[in-house]
Amino acid sequence: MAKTRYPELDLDLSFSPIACAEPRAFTQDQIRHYNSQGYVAGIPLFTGDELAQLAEACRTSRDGLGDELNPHAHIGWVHDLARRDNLQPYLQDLIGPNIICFISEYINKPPGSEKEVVGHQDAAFNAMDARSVIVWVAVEDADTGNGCMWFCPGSHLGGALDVEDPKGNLNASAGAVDEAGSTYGKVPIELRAGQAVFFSDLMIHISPRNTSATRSRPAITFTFTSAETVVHPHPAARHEPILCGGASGGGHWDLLPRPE
Ligand SMILES: O=C(O)CCC(=O)C(=O)O
Repeated sequence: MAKTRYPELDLDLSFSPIACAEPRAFTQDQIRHYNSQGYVAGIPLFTGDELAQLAEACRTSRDGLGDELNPHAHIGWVHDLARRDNLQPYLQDLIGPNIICFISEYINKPPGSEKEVVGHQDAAFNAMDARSVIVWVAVEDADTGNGCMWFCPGSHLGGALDVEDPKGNLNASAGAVDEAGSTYGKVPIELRAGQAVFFSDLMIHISPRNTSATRSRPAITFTFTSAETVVHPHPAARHEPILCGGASGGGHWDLLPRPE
């Protein structure tokens, strides 16, 4: 069975623990939590006026913010979010100085929407070793009442699950997700508006329906890796890389400019 969209590539799909002697933003306890549980939640990235502007921009964006993948490569202000100053030190702690963002997505679940994402690992989408960190930002409060994500803590250490169909559906089978739930448990990742969760691309996560009658559950998510990560050219890959910090490293990435 395939574990990614790229069964023909020989990828290292094991978790590589973070070692950061002098973290700039996370505490050592948080880095230990990232290594053992696969995530750190509740990091405040937007507050006050900046949060209000983000929420307003997401609500009213007329330049294509919707279900399209990779708004960071096509919309200037989303590009700028991926390169935001207060995000850099957190990413440096987990990734090192040379930082690439290669996938982003705006995901809204309005009240009553049917939208749900069954269990999966984001590493299945990436034509590279499992060395990526996802930053998922709650644009409004996200909790069990409006369809917050659920994680299986520690599941990043169990390696990659088989995907349903490498040419289409990259979700893990329902049986494998149930088994992960029994092995690792399942916790809701509740966040206040403006907070982020940083998580490993091997984290098994689930996003159930929004059952609220009144509250949306908007979020914006970015996937980062080090410029030193070797990305394999592949026609099925949907990476659109930009440099967010440092230098472009080994030249593995065909970097895109800031969109107008
Ligand atoms: O935001 C969501 O509801 C799902 C996000 C997700 O599954 C992902 O980013 O891989």
